[in-house]
Order: sequence, then structure tokens, then C-alpha cells
Amino acid sequence: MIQLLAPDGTRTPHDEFDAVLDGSAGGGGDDDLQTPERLRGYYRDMVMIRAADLEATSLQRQGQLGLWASALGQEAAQIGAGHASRAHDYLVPTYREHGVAWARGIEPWRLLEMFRGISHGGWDPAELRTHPYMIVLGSQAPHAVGYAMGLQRDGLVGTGDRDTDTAVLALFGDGASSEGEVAESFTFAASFQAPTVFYTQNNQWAISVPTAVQSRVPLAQRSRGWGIPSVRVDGNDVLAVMGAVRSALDAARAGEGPRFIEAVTYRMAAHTTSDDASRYRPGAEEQEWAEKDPILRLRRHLEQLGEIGEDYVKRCDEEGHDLAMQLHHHIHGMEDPDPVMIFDHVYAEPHPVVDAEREQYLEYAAQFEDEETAR
Ligand SMILES: Cc1ncc(C[n+]2csc(CCOP(=O)(O)OP(=O)(O)O)c2C)c(N)n1
Ligand SMILES: [Mg+2]
Repeated sequence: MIQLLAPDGTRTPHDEFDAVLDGSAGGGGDDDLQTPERLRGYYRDMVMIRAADLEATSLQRQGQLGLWASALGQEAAQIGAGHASRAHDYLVPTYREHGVAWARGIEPWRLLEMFRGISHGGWDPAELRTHPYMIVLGSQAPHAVGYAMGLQRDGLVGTGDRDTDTAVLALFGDGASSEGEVAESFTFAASFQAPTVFYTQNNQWAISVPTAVQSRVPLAQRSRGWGIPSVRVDGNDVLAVMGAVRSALDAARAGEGPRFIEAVTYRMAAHTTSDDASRYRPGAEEQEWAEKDPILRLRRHLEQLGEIGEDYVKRCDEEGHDLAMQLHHHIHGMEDPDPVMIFDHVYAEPHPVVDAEREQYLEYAAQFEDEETAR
């Protein structure tokens, strides 16, 4: 497993990833992604999304969201992957990519709207180059490969033009990696050398099923039978993640074909707000992973570099608190949408089946209006 930052913050150099991170690989001309200023930025990002995440859980408990899938513990795996992608790459996320969304410029309240059940998508995928969240496990892989094959046909891969060459990042969990769709997508991506990076956050659990039940070998090895090169990185190490994802996307964009990355991380919270992890997961395991906290790790590294002070840490905490309060007020202030809106935007144009369903719903809802009036 590749690790650049140990849990105590100690930095280990890595020839390949360091060249990618400091921008000297691939002909140069890239920004240095590991300046102290950038590192402090990743720290702030992680603090912000953790604050938003905790607030979202509270909002669900207050009855304001139907459900919330927490990404606590996966901040480095997500902030690293999000920032490693280039603006014109296309990302296909699951339902737990709040840090990736943040790095792509998606405001957290848009995610919360989805979990409140009042938005089909929440943002414009064309504008932000990030697909809507998808809950169907493994569906990210065929969508991503299909998109990637489209890019090939549009002449947007391997031309050497850095502004137009594009790659796709497919995100999915350890459990989802066992879905047939992922295997089928490996076949298509490998056969057509489609510019896809498959990125699995192995957070050790698929609801109550541990990763050990998914595979007899480390997940990273799975793609190798397809001829898809893979790496296994410490997913709680923002630099290892960033190095791996940037390097893989650069290769895919250059026309070198697909890549697979396993980021080893931990789901610190329950699967969702509907789950009680204490029913199946030992407390000692949670304790063990708390020591590997990705935010603490980057802070320790910055402290070792002498590049972070109490003031900065305090300011990040305050900003996180402000963000949480904004989310709180935004969500509590929302009006319920007209339920009939659910039938809008199913298709771009009117469709007889949707029209019939709308009519049926209106008739159904009318019964309750009568009851209201009678009372
Ligand atoms: C095709 C499909 N089967 C089952 C489910 C129900 N389900 C939702 S999340 C989940 C576990 C997913 O685990 P993993 O892929 O490891 O992702 P994580 O939730 O840990 O991020 C299951 C079984 C689903 N959403 N889609
Ligand atoms: Mg999982």
C-alpha cells in the first residue's frame, strides 16, 4: 500500500507520485499541488466537509432530511481525488462523495436537498462536469466507460492537447466493486482502452458486510486480469490519493487506457442514518481507525513542516461552524415543493406514461383534499 503521509504526519518521498504532485512529470507546466498553501487548503476543505457532514446528520435527526450517508473518515480519499481531477474531466460519483463534490465546486446544500427528497439531481452535470449522485451500486462504472468511449469518438483523448484531452473518474465502494456491472465495465474499458479511472474507496464495510467477504485478494488486484494496471493507496493520506488519481487520470487522458485505484480508508460513521453500526462492528476497530484520522494526519504533517498555527486551525473550525449554521438555516427555511413536481423532468418532452401517472397521482391526492375540506 502506497503511503506518503504516516498517521503521525511523517512524510515519505515517492519518486513517481512526487513528480506528479509537484508538476514536474509529464512535460511540466503543471501547478505544484503540495505547496504549504495548498496543503493548508486541503486541511481547510476536510474540516469544512466534516462540519457539513455532522450538521447533515443532525438535520436528519431533526426530521429535515430523509436520510444521510456520512463520509466521515473518508475526507482525504475524497478531497484528494476531487482536487486531482482536472476541471474538464468528468466524474461519476456514488451517494457518499461529499468531499469530491466540495472539491468540484458543488455547494453542500445541493447535496442536502437530494437527501431531503426535493431534488432529482441538485446541480448541472454539464457545468460542473460531475454526474448526479447515483445510489444504484456499480452503476457508476458503465456510465463512466460509456462516457469515456464517447470521448474517444469525439477525438478528445490522447491528442496531446492538455486543454481538451479528457478522462472520466468512476467512483464506487468496496461492496459495489463486486457488482457485475463493474466487471463488465472493466471488459469494455480494457478492450477499447477507454480513458476511465476506476476509483474504489475501500471503507472496509458494505453496510454490515466487511471487505474480507468481498474478495480473497486486495481489491486493487481485481482489475489486473483485465490488463488494467492498478495501485493500492492509503486513502487516509491526501497526498497518496492525489498522486495516484492524478497520475492515473493523466495516463487515461493521454490515451494509455484505463486504470484502477483502491484507496484504503474507513467509514467512521454508520452506513447511513438508518443504520446502527454497533450491531455488527467492534468498537475496538473504530478506535483503531480513529488514530488514522485523515484530518489529524495532515495537521500533524503541517505542524512538522512548521506551516500551520493555532490561528489557522481555529479559523478553519470557525468557518466549519459557520457553514454548518448556514446549512441549518437554509434547510429549516425550505418550503415543501408541490409533490406533483416529481413528474417534471422525467423526460425532456411530454410522455404519455408520465402524463397518465401524473393524472393518477392528482386523483389520489384529491381524495385527501376532500377530507381536509370535510374536517
Ligand atoms: C444494485 C444495488 N444493490 C443494493 C443496494 C443497496 N445498498 C445501498 S448501499 C449498499 C452497500 C454499499 O457498500 P459499498 O459499495 O462498500 O459503499 P459504501 O456504502 O461503503 O460507501 C447496499 C447494499 C443498492 N443501492 N444498489
Ligand atoms: Mg464500503
